[in-house]
This record gives sequence, structure tokens and C-alpha cells, in this order.
Amino acid sequence: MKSVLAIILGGGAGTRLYPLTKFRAKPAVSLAGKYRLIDIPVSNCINSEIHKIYVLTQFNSASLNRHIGRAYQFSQFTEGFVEVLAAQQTPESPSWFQGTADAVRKYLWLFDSWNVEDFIILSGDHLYRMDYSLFVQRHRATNADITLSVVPIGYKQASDFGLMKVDSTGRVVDFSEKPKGEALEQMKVDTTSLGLSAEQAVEKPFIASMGIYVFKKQVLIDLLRKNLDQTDFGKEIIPASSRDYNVQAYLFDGYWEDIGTIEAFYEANLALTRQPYPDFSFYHEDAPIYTRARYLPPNKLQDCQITQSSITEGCILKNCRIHHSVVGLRQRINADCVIEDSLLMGADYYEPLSESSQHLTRGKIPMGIGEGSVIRRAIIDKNARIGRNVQIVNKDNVQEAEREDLGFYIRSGIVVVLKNAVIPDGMII
Ligand code: ADQ
Ligand code: ADP
Repeated sequence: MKSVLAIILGGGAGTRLYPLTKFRAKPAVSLAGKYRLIDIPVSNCINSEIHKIYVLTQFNSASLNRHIGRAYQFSQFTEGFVEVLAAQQTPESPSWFQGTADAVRKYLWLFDSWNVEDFIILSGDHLYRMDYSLFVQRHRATNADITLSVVPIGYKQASDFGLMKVDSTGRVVDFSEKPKGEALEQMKVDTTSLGLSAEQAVEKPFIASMGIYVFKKQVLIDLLRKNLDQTDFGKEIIPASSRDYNVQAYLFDGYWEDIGTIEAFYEANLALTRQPYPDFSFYHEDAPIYTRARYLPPNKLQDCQITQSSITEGCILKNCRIHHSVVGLRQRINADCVIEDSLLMGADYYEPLSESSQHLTRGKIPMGIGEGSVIRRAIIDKNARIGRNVQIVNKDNVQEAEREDLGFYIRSGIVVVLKNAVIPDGMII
């Protein structure tokens, strides 16, 4: 794996996860209350012994740099590193990254300078655990130019993915990015050839690209240098190369979820509380998910009723009821609150108790969730100040709303309270 260089696509304009990406680059968005999205592909790389890792991101956020700088330090005796490369203006390219392939192209001079055999291109917003060394081995064993990792999928999701047809040797012979209508029907295949049972094959008649690829170094360089008008892997580079190159499919048979939208992100976070076995487990000693160690104190719980939830570290919870929720670092929840089906991201720092009480006496709102508040089916971003007797319940069952002035958005019916937002006492959302 020493001759593999990893390139993680850390996010484009960041509209799909907005407002979580208002103040930070997508890879820095918090996951499961204590990790960040970037920890998933970086940990997978480290666990697969790939130690040369670049993260491409559209904008350079302080929180991403800080997180990566503190979380991933390799021994001085290895050449391991995790480095953020942000889109930047240069005299030759005055623009932002135009798409996934364009992002890689803009730093091709740097990737080219590494004496490696293969590049592995990964996505920054997927939840899965994968041993990439098996993926690379398959790529080398089939002498592929490009290998795509694939999963079988059903009708409902098919139009959101790049779909392909493969021949009996596993070679990709046709690729269509997010086809609809008749074009979708055209991509239907018999997935029993991938080892699915007849029943499963009826349920999942499509082969989808996971959007992660292994490229022979020189093949990627040639493709990007020759086709300067092609800016996207899924839309242009991959469909065009399946005609002229040996493009292979590598079947991945574990849990994998694209969590690049608010709804998928919310569902994946709450799915971590599923009993007894969540789809994705953080309890894997052989292949842990790494993050920044913070040395926080244990949680303090006073008379709380907590069911089917995950409470991270350093939280202070008082006489409250929490059901089917994830509670992030340093979260404070005051008495008589009810939290259900929600993701609370916690806080970046503790507000000293003396300051919190001063706020209360001066009519200001302390950090955390104020007494008597009810939160249901919501995401509360970091450092939010939720007043007393607030109800965040999507009372009118609104699907989409943009109320940045009031501190929240509603996306797919999920209320998202912005980072640092202040929600006054008694407000009902
Ligand atoms: P999408 O996920 O829809 O489809 P895209 O939006 O291009 O493709 O994003 C791919 C990854 O690259 C994401 O992690 C995204 O955040 C990141 N990204 C996007 N633009 C970027 C930019 N300008 N700079 C840096 N990073 C950027 C892709 C494939 C499909 C496949 C699905 C699987 O195109 O074929 O089925 O992934 O999820
Ligand atoms: P995220 O990306 O999730 O928003 P950041 O890494 O940006 O998180 O959050 C950490 C921030 O919190 C840093 O800007 C840090 O300086 C700030 N911070 C830490 N302690 C305090 C404090 N006591 N008062 C105010 N800000 C603090």
C-alpha cells in the first residue's frame, strides 16, 4: 500500500448539507456527536495502511485544518501525512474547482510528483468501513486501468447514482451517470452474476458506482491532461473511459451510505442508536475510526431518563428525557427538557457556570438547551443557545424553509438550528 496515494474529494459548493456547511468545509461537519465526516475515509485509509492522504476542499476552513492538524500526526520515521488542499486562485486558473475531476486536475502537478503506482480517489461524505487494500489488490490482479467500487441497488435510489453494466469477467462495458426514465430501464442487469440470490436480484437490479475509484497513476494523468473540457468523474471521465480502457468493477458487500444530504446525514446519525446492532459500528477494535482526542470529563447525568440514545463525552444533563437521539460533546441540557429523534452536536467549549447564570439574570440565553424545552426530529448545530420552554417540533409540518434570520432551516421536514444560533425563550418552531 506504500505505492498508493489517496485523494479525498472533500466537497464542492456545499449546498446539499447547508446550513451545516455555513461556517465550515464539508469534511469538518460533525458526525455521531464526536467525529467529523473526514474521519471516516481517513481512518479507512490508515486501517488499510495507506498513509499518504490529500483532502481536496472547496474552501479552507479553520476548523478542518485544526482538526486534521491535531488528529493525524504520523511518526517522523514514516512518510505518512494528511494534508488539506483548498481550491485557490492562481494566475493560470482563476476559478474554484469546477467539479470532482477538475479538483484533482488543479493539483495534478503535486500528485504527479509522487512516485506511486496507483491513486485511490475517495469521497468525503460516505459512511462505511472498507479495507482499501483488497480494492487495490483486485485492481492490480485484473491489470485494470481504473477500478470502481460498486454495490447492487434497487429502483428507488438508482437514479441518484452512476450505474453500469459489467461482463462476465467483471469488466465495465457501459456506464451511465444518474439515468432517468427509459435510460434507467436500459441499465437494468441480472445481479445474480454478482452473487446475489434470485430474490435479492429482483430487489436490486442495478449496479451502482460508489463514486470511489482506483486509477493507475499514468492513466489518471493522461485522462485529465488530455480532456481538459471534462470536469467531473461520474458525468464525463468514467463513462468515456469505459470504452477505451480496462475498467473493472469491485463488489463491496458491507454497509455503505452516501450521507451528503441533510436527510441522509440525519438518518445515518440516528441509525447509530439502533439496537442491538447498528448498521455502522464504531465498536470495531481491528479497524477503529480515529478522531481528535480531547480528554473531556465523563458525562454527568442527574435523574435523566435516556433510551435508545448515544451520549458522547463531557455532557451535563439534568432531569431530562432523551429518546432515540445522539448528544454531542459538551452538550448541556437543563431540567424538564424532552429530546426525541434528534441530533444535538454539542459545543466547542464550556461556558463557565458563573457566566451562564449571569446570562440568565440579564435576560440573555446561556449555551445549551434551556429548561422545559422540547426538541423533536431536529439537528441542533454546535454552540446553539436554546432558551427556556422552546419547542422545536416542526409544528406546521413544513418540508422546506429558510429562516436564517431566525436561526434555523427546515430541510426534508428536519429542523436544523444553525451553529451559534440563539433561539429565544418560548419560541415555537
Ligand atoms: P455524486 O456524489 O452526486 O455522485 P459529486 O456531487 O460529484 O457526485 O460528489 C462526489 C464527491 O466529491 C462528494 O464527496 C463531493 O462532496 C465531492 N466533491 C464534489 N465536487 C467537488 C469539488 N469541486 N471539489 C472537491 N470535492 C468535490 C458520485 C458519482 C456517482 C456515484 C456516486 C456515489 O458521480 O457515479 O454513483 O458518487 O455516491
Ligand atoms: P466546528 O467546525 O464544529 O464549528 P471548530 O473546530 O471551529 O468547530 O470549533 C472550535 C472553536 O471553538 C475554535 O474556534 C475555538 O477557538 C473555539 N473555542 C474554544 N474554546 C473557546 C472558549 N472558551 N470561548 C470561545 N471560543 C472557544
